[in-house]
Amino acid sequence: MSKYKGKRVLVVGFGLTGVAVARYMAKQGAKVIVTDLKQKSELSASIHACSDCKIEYELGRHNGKTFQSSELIVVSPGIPLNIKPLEEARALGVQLISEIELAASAIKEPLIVVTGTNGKTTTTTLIGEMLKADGKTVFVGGNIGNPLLNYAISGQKADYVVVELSSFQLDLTQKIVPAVAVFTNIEEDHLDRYGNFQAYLESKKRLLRLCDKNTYVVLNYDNSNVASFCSENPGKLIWFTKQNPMQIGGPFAEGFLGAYCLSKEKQVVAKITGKEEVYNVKELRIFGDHNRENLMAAICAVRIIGVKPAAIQTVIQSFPGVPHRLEFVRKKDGVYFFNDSKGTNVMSVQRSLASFKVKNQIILVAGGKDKGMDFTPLSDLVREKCKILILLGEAKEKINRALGDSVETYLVGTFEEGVLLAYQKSRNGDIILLSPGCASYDMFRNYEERGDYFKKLVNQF
Ligand code: UMA
Repeated sequence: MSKYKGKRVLVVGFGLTGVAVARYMAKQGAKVIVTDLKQKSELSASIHACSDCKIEYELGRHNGKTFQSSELIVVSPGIPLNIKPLEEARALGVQLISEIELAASAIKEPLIVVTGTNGKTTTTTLIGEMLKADGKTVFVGGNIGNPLLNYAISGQKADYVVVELSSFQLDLTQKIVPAVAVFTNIEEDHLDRYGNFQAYLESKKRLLRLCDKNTYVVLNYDNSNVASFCSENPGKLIWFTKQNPMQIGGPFAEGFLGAYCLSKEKQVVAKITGKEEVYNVKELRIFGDHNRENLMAAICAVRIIGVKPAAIQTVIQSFPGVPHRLEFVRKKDGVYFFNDSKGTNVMSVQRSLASFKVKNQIILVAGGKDKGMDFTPLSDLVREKCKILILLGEAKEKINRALGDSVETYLVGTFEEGVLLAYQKSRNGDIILLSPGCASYDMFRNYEERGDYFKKLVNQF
């Protein structure tokens, strides 16, 4: 019998996560209550997805009494943990858990977990594709847009479960043990939730603390925040770097385990099984130095669990990238359009701009919901690569103060206006890049909706 049968379980938030949790708990025989600040009319898709389940709803508000009288509260990742009803329930000893922990307790298959600020989705997808190319069955989920719990609900039996985890998802997770844990990089993000960078870093570090001595821990040597984790690493360490490990010395003096690539060379070298293996990346379709990092992270994660080099090489040559990350949309009148809607923080915009080997040819469309970020680190790159900056959304004034003096800048009222202006201002050979550096929630449901809308507008020109 399920341990949740008859239990009063409160599901907070009724987006993708809330739907999966409510369905799972209803199937387990729990007394499920769902609460969301949105009104019923705004949640019709979620309500419809649960129409075959017995669920009580408290919508348009959070009622403190309901929180306090619950036996278990499952909190969606986007809910700040300091909202009053959660804090009060916690103080009374009500157990709070994440959907990830709930799912992991029902999953027996080896978990490959990917976290970091940027590159998570590309790395997670690459790992999934490499495993599949090697003939393995795989479930790929988590922050990538597919709740992990959907795997448990599906009853599917995969060889591996690959999961992208955000800091939000790690915050309430205490008990999962990854077979492989990958840290892509840690940079400034989500300061609106964490208040300061250290608190955000600590949240990411939770994944390291969940690992045990058997976990393969894959770290980015070139990102000082991630590299610093090595001193607290409980597992077996694997590195990736864009430097020559023989010249780094230090931690590699007695041998290097991992992958490296040198920027001018068209190959990745992996030394994971004792001998060196060379992967040809001449035909890699995802561009930019950051994608070489993502690729190396994925190679480390799969090679250590025995995926064959031939399968890895096949994916290197065929992987088209993931939507909304430096996604090429079209070329029109000699102008190239790129959708980088997932560029939701300053470092990801920096990486995207740096990926284009041009001078003053980019029309950058940026702005959205600010996450407490400092945009000034972008100024040199904007001055070098951009010809025009088009700013929109809640953060437009703030970005203008930080970057408006670097290059010709326009502040616009709507998203449509911004995209149209970018097109009107463009000339043969220019690049129009949507890379907002902000969340999408001031204008869209999520970054996917923003990117899809951008593509729709662009395809109408
Ligand atoms: N809500 C409340 N009370 C509050 C705040 C919000 O009821 O105080 C409600 C909202 O009205 C809304 C619901 O909570 O209806 C949304 O919950 P959610 O924000 O947790 O969204 P989900 O749809 O469950 O999506 C979440 C992740 N979203 C966030 O972390 C913000 C998705 O990551 C993830 O794909 C999905 O779970 C499945 O795992 C998106 C994301 O933006 C891509 N992630 C951030 C990032 O990548 O930077 C962390």
